[in-house]
Amino acid sequence: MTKQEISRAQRETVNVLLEENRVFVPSDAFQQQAIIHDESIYAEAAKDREAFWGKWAGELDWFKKWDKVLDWQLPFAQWFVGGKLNASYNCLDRHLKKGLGNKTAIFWEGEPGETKRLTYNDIYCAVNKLANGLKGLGVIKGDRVAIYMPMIPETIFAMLACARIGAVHTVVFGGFSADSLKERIKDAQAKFLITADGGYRKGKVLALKETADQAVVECPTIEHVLVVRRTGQDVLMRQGRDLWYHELVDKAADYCEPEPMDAEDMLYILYTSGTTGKPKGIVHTTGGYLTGVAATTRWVFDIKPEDIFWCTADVGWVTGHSYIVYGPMAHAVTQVMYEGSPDYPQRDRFWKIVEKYKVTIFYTAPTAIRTFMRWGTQWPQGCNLSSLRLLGSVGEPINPEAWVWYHQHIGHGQCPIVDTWWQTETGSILISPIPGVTVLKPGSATKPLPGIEAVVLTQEGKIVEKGGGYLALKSPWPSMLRGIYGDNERYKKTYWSRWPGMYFPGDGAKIDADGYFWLLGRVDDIMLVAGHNISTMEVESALVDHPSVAESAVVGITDEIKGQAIAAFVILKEGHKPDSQADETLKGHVAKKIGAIARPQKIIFTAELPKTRSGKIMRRLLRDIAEGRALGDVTTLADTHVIEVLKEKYQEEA
Ligand code: 7RM
Repeated sequence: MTKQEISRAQRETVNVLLEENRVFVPSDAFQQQAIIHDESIYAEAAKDREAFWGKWAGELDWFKKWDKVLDWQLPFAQWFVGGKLNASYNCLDRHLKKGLGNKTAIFWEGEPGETKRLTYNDIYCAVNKLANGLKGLGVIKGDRVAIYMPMIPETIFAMLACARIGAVHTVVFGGFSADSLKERIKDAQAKFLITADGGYRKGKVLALKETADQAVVECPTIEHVLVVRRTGQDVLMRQGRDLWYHELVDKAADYCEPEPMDAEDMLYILYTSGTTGKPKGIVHTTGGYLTGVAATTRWVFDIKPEDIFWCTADVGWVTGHSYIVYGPMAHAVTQVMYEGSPDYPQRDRFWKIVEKYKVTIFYTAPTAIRTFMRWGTQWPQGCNLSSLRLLGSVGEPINPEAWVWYHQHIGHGQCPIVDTWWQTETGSILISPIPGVTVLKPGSATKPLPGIEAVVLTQEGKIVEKGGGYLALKSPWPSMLRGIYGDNERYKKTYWSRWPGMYFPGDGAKIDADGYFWLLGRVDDIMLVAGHNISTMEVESALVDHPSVAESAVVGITDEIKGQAIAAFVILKEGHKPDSQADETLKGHVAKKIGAIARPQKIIFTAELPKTRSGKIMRRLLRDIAEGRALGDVTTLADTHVIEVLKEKYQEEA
């Protein structure tokens, strides 16, 4: 469905449409100002995909132009073969050359409340000095450097300094345990670690250096640990191995020549935990990755020079890599970076920040949106959010209920919402609206972006025109992963073995009559109840559609008769009682919304859900609880206490 197919009359009743038919048409005002305001971009890409990507790659600064856009030896792609460029040069030097050195790059705010404004000049200086410092310590092109840091500007300096000298960064989220850090350092054989004394989160001080020390004792490859002073807490500095960041950069020279990198030289490794086995080191290279993130930053976020962009993800996740560091910085964007949690000191911290910096584009995760819904509208209502013009969502399917709440209470009924589907592996957004073009449907990530060939397949690999199945990608794209670090077999097996020539991301999806994609979550999470496929996400969405429900997580549990039965963990909104009446009401509500087949057998009321540190529900753990099994690996869990409470609760009710 395109905007043109929606009549003028309909366009004037957007709010009615939103409720009844669940579509949202971009306003004329938004469309007129949008960078991409015309759907011809899709046809242009489809006509000659390689030429199209070549054109977008041309928006970057290359030291040497590529000889060939794509060399595709399934499943190994090389993009912009023979081209040379540097990511740090593209995010910094080229802006200074255009006179943008004094433009604000980052408004940084620490959790305790201190602030910093950094210009592109400031970041350029910091990155050059650090790059020289690292070189002086013996870091050379191709070396892996682990980064284990809080959300402070030095984390970005560290990434860009690595990129400048051709070292490969591997950022490990600052909330990970010593074991997780150790495992990743070992797999990457990192020679250096950059960390901080500590960081702030929920009013507490994290002991980052202490945790890093525990990890590093068992990592013989690490030669030096560089420590940023953030909190000023006492830390042990091991003589010969550990160095203070500020001492190193103070002594370093001001300019470091950017290393001319081959388009296919590694830019970074980022580990994803997945549900089984050891974490996979996802490899991204330079030219294709930068092309993908830079292009999608413009298409999807419509970012212009005067925008204030805020992506709330941690830099330690791919969302932070692509849409805090490389995408926005390649376009000299002004952005907000916030160190801490959304409820410190109060539940309106995010909205206070939006108001203070006049944020225009805001990008967050459904899990956060549902939390804000639970906290109540008084928090955003107390702040002036009128600067916002575009909202984004990433990380999970966003249920229509949360979409509509986000639209009304954060976007004051005016802002388009871009629901962006992608993965660590895809590098950049692949399925998403283009806000000046696409008619939105709450709950749908809408359509594959230009140059992306996504399809929904049956188990046998047949294309589904309308209905449910498996999401797959038919052709390579520039920012795709180039492999799993050190494990080509696992790369082939995980992503390319299900159907010949097709990339399998592991997600289920439905496609509707308009060709819109509705993501259904990981296929491992799809239940088989009495011979019917039911996605956990559909049942969750039906539950949160009920006015008493704030959040839910659904799992399939073994059932002798039906194969699987449905167990639903439910968080009620404040002021609702978890009693047997609520239990019956909710079961009935799901049966009414989806059908009797989807009626949960069991509802477990809870105050929290186990989530990964990036906010995804860990259904594997819930299945373990619901089936009374010993718990699996919980190292990626954000708060281990949640599990204990849930286990007790379930045993009580069982
Ligand atoms: C960016 C990121 C990837 C997985 C992916 C999906 C899920 C992400 C959406 C989504 C539905 C979305 N990278 N996912 N975005 N599902 N709609 N808009 O999250 O590697 O950490 O996770 O996240 O299952 O495969 S990730």
